Amino acid sequence: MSTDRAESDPMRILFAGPERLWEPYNDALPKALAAVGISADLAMDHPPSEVDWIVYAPDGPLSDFSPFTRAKGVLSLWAGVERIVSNPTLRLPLARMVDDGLRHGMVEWVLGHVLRHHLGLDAHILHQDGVWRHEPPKLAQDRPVTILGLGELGLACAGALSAVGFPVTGWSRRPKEDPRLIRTLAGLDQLQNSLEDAEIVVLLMPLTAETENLMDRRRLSWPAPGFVLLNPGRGALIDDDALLDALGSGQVGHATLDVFRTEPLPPDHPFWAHPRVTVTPHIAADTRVSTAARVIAENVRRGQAGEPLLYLVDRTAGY
Ligand code: NDP
Ligand code: OXD
Repeated sequence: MSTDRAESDPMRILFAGPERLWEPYNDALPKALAAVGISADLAMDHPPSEVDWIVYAPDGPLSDFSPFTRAKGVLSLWAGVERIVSNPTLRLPLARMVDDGLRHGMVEWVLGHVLRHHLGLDAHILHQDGVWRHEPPKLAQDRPVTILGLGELGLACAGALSAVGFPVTGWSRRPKEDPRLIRTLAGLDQLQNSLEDAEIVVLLMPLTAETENLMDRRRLSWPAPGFVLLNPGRGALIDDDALLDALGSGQVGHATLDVFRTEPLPPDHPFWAHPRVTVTPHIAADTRVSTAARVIAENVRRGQAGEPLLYLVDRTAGY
């Protein structure tokens, strides 16, 4: 049962993120809310029936949304919502995180790992063996890159890569045009076309029923032989056994993986020891408190003012 509260009472906002993030958000979020004219009482343990808004993270404590009878919405600190989107107890609007911190983080990670392989940095940094091999790398303009997923992060990465000179092809669910890409294709029947000739492939799709195992044995055979696969999207976009086989045959020259079916990646997983797999521990783009707090505050302001929320998740599409 919800309690009656005066208009002037502070908003009750539940912080349902991990304990380690409580202090930074307890510092930043009330300030960001005050900056948009909202006085808030932020806590990790409000009585559910008194909560106005829920700030959520999948590594936090909350999985049953049914007692939150008064809440107006769930505001995710994560961009990917696969762990909440099908929760049957969730009947509230769900907004995901889109912000500059995530965008800049992802652009830097993708650009760094693309350039590592493009320039062949490992050969110089890891194998300094006294042999003078004069093998200059190609120019970026001669190295086709394909990005699967042209959303907030995929498009930002496409912009950065094309600014360096890479010819970038992009693929998405629905058709779109963007001057930063040399071509954009859409839908499953265009996937082969998107991947053919790619020397570097970047996965920036959400995990949904349609994208799970998208990169299976057959599709891993479509890019150029020896291609580099970067996955900062979600682990289950790739069939792991097919990837290990494709690494074995040389079809995949290197895989740099930030996300995995099981996280943390178990110590005995073959990816750790594979000489042509680089594991990064889900750090491609971390949600930064300062930028994320502003997005959360703006969405609370909008909700309270009866304006549409930003970055609403389409529960049917799953992202
Ligand atoms: P968006 O929702 O903005 O973009 C998703 C893109 O994927 C869209 O272009 C969408 O197509 C496309 N897509 C979705 N389903 C399909 C499909 N079935 N076939 C083809 N294309 C599809 O997400 P973001 O760019 O913000 O984030 C992408 C993902 O990155 C997140 O879902 C998350 O999993 C991951 N991520 C990883 C982080 C990390 O640290 N490793 C940090 C943050 C996010 P359309 O444009 O037509 O809708
Ligand atoms: C996210 C992530 O989805 O960190 O925000 O992966």
